[in-house]
Amino acid sequence: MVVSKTKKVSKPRTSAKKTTKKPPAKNTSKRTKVVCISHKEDADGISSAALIRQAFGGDSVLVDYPGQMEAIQQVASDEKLKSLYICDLGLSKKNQDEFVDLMTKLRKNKVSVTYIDHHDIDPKIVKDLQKIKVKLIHDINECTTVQVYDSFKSKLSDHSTFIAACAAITDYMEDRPIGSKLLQIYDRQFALISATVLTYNIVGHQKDPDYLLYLVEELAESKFPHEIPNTFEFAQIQVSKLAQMIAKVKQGLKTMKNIGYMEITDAGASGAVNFVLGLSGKDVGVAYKERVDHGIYAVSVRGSRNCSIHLGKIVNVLATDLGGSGGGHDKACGAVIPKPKIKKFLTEFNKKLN
Ligand SMILES: [Mn+2]
Repeated sequence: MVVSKTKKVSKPRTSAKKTTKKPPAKNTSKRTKVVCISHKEDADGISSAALIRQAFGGDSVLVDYPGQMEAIQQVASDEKLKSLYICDLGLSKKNQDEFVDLMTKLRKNKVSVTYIDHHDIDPKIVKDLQKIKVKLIHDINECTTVQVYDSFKSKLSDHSTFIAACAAITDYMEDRPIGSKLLQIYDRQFALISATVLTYNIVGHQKDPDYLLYLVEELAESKFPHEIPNTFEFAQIQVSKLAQMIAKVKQGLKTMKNIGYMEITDAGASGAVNFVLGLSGKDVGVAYKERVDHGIYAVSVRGSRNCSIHLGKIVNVLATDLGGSGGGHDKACGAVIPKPKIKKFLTEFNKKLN
């Protein structure tokens, strides 16, 4: 009984969940908040947040990789937090231990934590998270939204299949077992145009957090992208910007033996990187953009179909060695690199691809 008054007890957990005589619980009784932290940069992250919201209600917090840990820390420090969902946010060598520490604190406070993702993860971290009873839903073969759908479909509307199919398309995962079944429910072209318009609205509103939250709400209310005002018009503007990007990449593109690369100054790196890959003729493309306020470069990396190396794993290690962080999928990943190290990153990355 002395137990739960002291803060750091090594293992207060017993086989029974509740002890019969409960000391006056300081925090647990007041915990009511449900929060979902999800990735804000693509349709998979936004759609995951929407389906979690539809299934469980609560607040959505949308983050990018540079802001990921800060946001998790902030939400975790909320004494009202009862239940936390973390979606489509991969971990890296740089932050994975801190992530486990934060989750451990939350679990000690009886906060329920569900982590749903499909990025490469260190097996040791999987064990650590299972040990502290974080509900881990992790499959590198289906996008996050499809996994959210599949795990919680009893709490979701029929429309959630469409949201999940769109997310699968945007993450190049509509050919996977569950993703492909969901896409088959719908007309392929209808799903493609919806997913694409949704994506362009997300990419074009990265500096407008209120709009991104509005998108989450609308999708959670089972709206189609075309039912959200001005989405197609906005997508048209984005498309014309991308067409200009093709010309710029053709001019500014540089190559090393194994990579095409380019610094982007006036748009997002992730919007340019596919053109860098395609127009360079190399099997790996790198686009990077300075985050002036952070003194870092946000780096996007893509591999062609021929690329047989797991780029996310290489980038995870290399970025960490250079004092940054990174990781992701085999053919699509990203990194945060300290500004003075970007040249080194490119040359070392090029070497590692030999
Ligand atoms: Mn994803």
